Amino acid sequence: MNQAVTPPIALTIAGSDSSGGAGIQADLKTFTAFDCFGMSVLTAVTAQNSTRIDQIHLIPKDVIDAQLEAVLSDYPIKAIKIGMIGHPETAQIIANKLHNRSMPIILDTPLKSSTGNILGQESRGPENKGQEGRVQKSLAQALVQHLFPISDIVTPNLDEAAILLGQPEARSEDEMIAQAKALYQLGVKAVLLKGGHLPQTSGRDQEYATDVFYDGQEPQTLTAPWVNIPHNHGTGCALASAISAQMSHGFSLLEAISSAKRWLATCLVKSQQMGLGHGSGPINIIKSPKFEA
Ligand code: PXL
Repeated sequence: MNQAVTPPIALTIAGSDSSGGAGIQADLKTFTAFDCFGMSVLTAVTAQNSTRIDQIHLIPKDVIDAQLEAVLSDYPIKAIKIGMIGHPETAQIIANKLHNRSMPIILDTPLKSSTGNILGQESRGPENKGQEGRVQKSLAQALVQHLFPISDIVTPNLDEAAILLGQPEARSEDEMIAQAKALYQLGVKAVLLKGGHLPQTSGRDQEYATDVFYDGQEPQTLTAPWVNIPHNHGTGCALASAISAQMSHGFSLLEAISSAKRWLATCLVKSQQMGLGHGSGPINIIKSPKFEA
C-alpha cells in the first residue's frame, strides 16, 4: 500500500559553511540522512574551505527573528538544533522565541572553527585579530545566560567546555566528569562533553574517543573507537543534528546520543575515502541505518 508519510520536521538555527562540511549544510544533510524534513534559520554566512575562513557575515537580527517566526508559526517542529549564533544578542532573540516551547532543543556550542577562527563576530579578513578572547567570552556568557535554560542538552567539546567554564581544558576522564557537572550546574538539563582524543587514552591497544554524559544522575562515560583522520570538519554539527533528528523520531535523549555516535563513527571512516580538500576536509554524511524507536 502506498501511504503518504509525513516525516518529522527538525529545525537548525546556525551559520552557513560555503564548503558544505559544517553549519547549516551539515545539519540539513544530517536531517535528510535520518529521514527528517529539515528547516533552517540562518544566523551567518561564512566564506570558507578546508584550510581557512576568509569572511564571516552576520545576518541582521530582525532577519533572524523573522525566520524563526515564519517557521515556528506554521510547522509542527519536533526538534531544534542550535549551532553557530554569531553574536551574543542572537542568543536572546532565540531564547525569547523558544522559551515556552516543548520540543527538545539541542545546543551545540561552536565558538571556534577547526581552522581557528572565532565564530562570533563579523570578519572581512585579519582586521579583528587580537579581540578573540573578549569576543569568545561574551559569546560564551550569552550561551550560558540565555540558551542553557531553554536547552535539553548542551554538547561542547573540551575546548568549548573550558571557555564556557573559564577553566583549563580537562585532561582526564575524571576532569571531564567534573566539568560536565560544572556545566550542568550552570542551568542546562543535560551535558554531553565530547572528549575526542584525550591524552589519557593514548598508548592502549585500541585508542578511544571518550564522551561524558551528565544529567544530574550518575555520570556516564560513552566510548567509541578513535577514528584518526584529518577529514573531520563538521563532526560536532553532524552529531548534534543527528541527536536532534533521532529525538524528532521519538527516541529518548540517551537512545538518540547512542545511535548518533554509532552513525558518526561510520561517517568518519567514509570521510577518509572521500578525502575532500587540502586541509581539514568535511566528514562524509552518509544515510543512517534504520533504528527502531
Ligand atoms: O564546526 C563548527 C562550525 C559551525 N558552524 C559553522 C562553521 C563551523 C566551522 O567552521 O563554519 C557555520
